[in-house]
Amino acid sequence: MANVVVVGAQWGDEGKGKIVDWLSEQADIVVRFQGGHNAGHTLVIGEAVYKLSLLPSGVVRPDTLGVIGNGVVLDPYALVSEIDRITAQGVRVSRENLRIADNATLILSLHRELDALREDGAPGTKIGTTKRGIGPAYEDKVGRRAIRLMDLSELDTLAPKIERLLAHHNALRRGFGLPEFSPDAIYEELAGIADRVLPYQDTVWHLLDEARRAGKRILFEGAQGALLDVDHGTYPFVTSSNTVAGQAATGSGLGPGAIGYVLGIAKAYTTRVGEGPFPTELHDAVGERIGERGHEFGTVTGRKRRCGWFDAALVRQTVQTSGIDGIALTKLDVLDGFEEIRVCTGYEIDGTRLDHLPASQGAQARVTPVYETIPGWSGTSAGARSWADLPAQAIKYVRRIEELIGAPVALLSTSPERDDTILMH
Ligand code: 2SA
Ligand code: MG
Repeated sequence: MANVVVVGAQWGDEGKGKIVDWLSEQADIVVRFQGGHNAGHTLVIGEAVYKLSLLPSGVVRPDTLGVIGNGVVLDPYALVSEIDRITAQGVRVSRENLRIADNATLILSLHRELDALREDGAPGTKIGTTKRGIGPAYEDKVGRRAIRLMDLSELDTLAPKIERLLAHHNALRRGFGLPEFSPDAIYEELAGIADRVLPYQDTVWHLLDEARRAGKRILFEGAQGALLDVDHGTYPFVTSSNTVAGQAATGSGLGPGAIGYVLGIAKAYTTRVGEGPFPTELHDAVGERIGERGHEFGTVTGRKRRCGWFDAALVRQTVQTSGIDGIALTKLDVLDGFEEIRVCTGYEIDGTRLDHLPASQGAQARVTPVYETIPGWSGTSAGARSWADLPAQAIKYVRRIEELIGAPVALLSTSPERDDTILMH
């Protein structure tokens, strides 16, 4: 197995969890390289069900190392409570199975508060975030005032770092008319958790380089989706990290040559949570039906997801921006029984045809999708485990998607069950 990067090819929630779980069985190391505890997925191993949001899925597998790379923003309190939760389920978490990059940025309570303040009140700033403090923490990283994991091992040098951080945050607090943060409270917050997270810190880039040279198999576990990428997504309605496959290198400290295969995960239709453009969104009974059949509620915040037809133009775009070698297509069974299915092949704006979504916010809001209509199928694809089990028309739908996005469907997932997965090529 080559080193594989798994990325979402839409707006997140494509069903990466099941596929990562499936692939992690064959991996020696599973690496998270961006995002934070705004991700969420469920792992089913034997009888046990684990809900993870920050920990790489490797942690719960015997003989697999989970690594949190430098590209992740780490809420140390969220990490510890997740560790406590899976410890209670009988998984031992130690340096044996978890390492965290010493240069990873920390999310503090002030980031969470700021995220919520902007979402809940400040006019013109609502993005529909998960309110986990992700964006504000990345802002501080890029603004060169973040506290990083390694800083917890030098508590006596924290004071000037906290001062620099608060020079920025207390100015914002005054702007909101709120009391300033005290440096002592921030110090206590950090000192109070240091002992629980420091045991995992490591020079991750070095560890991964050695592992790679030793021929270990590395799986990079992306979170969110390529359309939420801060550069290539539907800006400003994006998350604050790069979610495209190239980030696997930057966010872990390995060179791009370490990546052997990029697997994009796409749902057979489209969903999105939070605000922002969504050209193929359905505001009718069809959209409701997709949402009900697909159980489209967010795993992190429980929000109802917006639903629409498969947007081949957008997935073609993410195939290109992430260099996707193959797609895992999920939830095809949700479309079982539809008389007709529509697929977006491009857009129209002011009478002009476009084969991609333009970068401008105004244009993104104004494009209208150009659809191709494909007959549906009456049989069921749910639980199919081979090509032969699929309705002929469902195969045609998959083949048409491949043509339109310019990438093969390498895996087809036909239910949440691990074995209901068809290897296509
Ligand atoms: P934030 O909190 O700053 O990252 O929010 C910014 C936007 O990004 C969206 N967002 C997400 N959308 C879908 N799924 C997300 N997480 C998945 C999950 C995990 C996954 O909940 O299952 O698929 O990897 C996720 N995280 C952030 C958010 O709605 C805002 O639009
Ligand atoms: Mg999800």
